[in-house]
Amino acid sequence: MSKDIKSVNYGLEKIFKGAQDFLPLLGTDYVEFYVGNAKQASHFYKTAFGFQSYAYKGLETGSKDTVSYVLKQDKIRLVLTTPLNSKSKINDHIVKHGDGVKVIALWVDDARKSYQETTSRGAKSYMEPTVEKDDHGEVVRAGIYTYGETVHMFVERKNYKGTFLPGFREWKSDYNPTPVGLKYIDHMVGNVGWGQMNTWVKWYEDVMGFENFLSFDDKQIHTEYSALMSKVMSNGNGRIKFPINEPAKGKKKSQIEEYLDFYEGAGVQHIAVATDDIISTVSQLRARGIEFLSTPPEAYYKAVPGRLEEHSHELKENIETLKGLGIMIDADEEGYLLQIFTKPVEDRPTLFFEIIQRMGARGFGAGNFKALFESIEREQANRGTL
Ligand code: TYF
Ligand code: FE
Repeated sequence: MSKDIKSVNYGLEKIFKGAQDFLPLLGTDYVEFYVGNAKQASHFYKTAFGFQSYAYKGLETGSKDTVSYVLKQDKIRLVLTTPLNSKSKINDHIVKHGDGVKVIALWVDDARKSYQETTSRGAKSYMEPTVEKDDHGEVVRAGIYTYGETVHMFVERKNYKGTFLPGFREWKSDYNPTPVGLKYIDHMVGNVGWGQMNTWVKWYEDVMGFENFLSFDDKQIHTEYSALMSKVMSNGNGRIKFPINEPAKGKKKSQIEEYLDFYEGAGVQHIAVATDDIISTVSQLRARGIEFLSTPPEAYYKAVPGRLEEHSHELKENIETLKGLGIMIDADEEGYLLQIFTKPVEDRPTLFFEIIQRMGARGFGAGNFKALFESIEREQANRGTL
């Protein structure tokens, strides 16, 4: 596998050569989940993942139909939203998909222009540019649909000094479990239906001005039983990376197909969060009850030095420690990376998290795909959905 990766051309030099970036993105602004019980979900993300109380809106702040809790850890902001009555359309989203990601919000300098540039290139509108104000200034937001019922919001906050967004108040809590070292969102992956990957690759190219940064076909990504295809899309400055997966035919059911069945459509499959000390982060997450996919077999760790080749001597972490925590290791031309995947964080086998530490590598752990997918298949077999 690492051989395949060596031949990969990241294609970055190709990105925006000569062309103007019509959609400059400053970073991920927030990720909003629609959930059945935001109060309890926020407790989980605080207790288990070390997020901090940040902002709130609900009945007490005059929000009669929805309640939202905003959690923060370093640069990451999660919003958990629940409807307060049966009239809200959020209910339909939850009925169909279960708890899941509704909004991937992108931080921009000009939300009106972002909306104009993308809708004029074919994006379906979710929300026209809208100004929200309070004593601390104003925020402009606009939204477009991406795959499934998922949405990209453009958030312009250069004229805002308040906590999160107008309508929210600061959320101070007496319960503040310590952070676990999560720093920023490295990438967010979408699962789309059979034959839809290239449609969405083209959509990100045409509508958002992204480039295809890396590709994995079903010959690279398969196990004895199942397969998938994946293309990583990146924006011009590389801050935003969205891999898109589609199922491929195998002897048994692809994990992507299982997701699509349970989510009842396309949606966000995993959120990869970066840490600069994965051993500490994963030790704390395990101690707080986060469940990870089963650890790769002994043979996987035996093969690591050979697989890393010239990066083997760069490895700062002890292989036995990594093995004890089930952390996987991969390398590409530029360095190595450490990664591990949680089990799904809902009862439906849909969304999960990845914890990643990049030590120079810009890849996605292709050398780990086989061990990872076999681990996912063990879970599928337990659920009777393989
Ligand atoms: O984001 C990625 O590409 C890696 C690997 O179903 C991956 O994290 C790819 C597909 C998948 C799970 C992980
Ligand atoms: Fe990933």
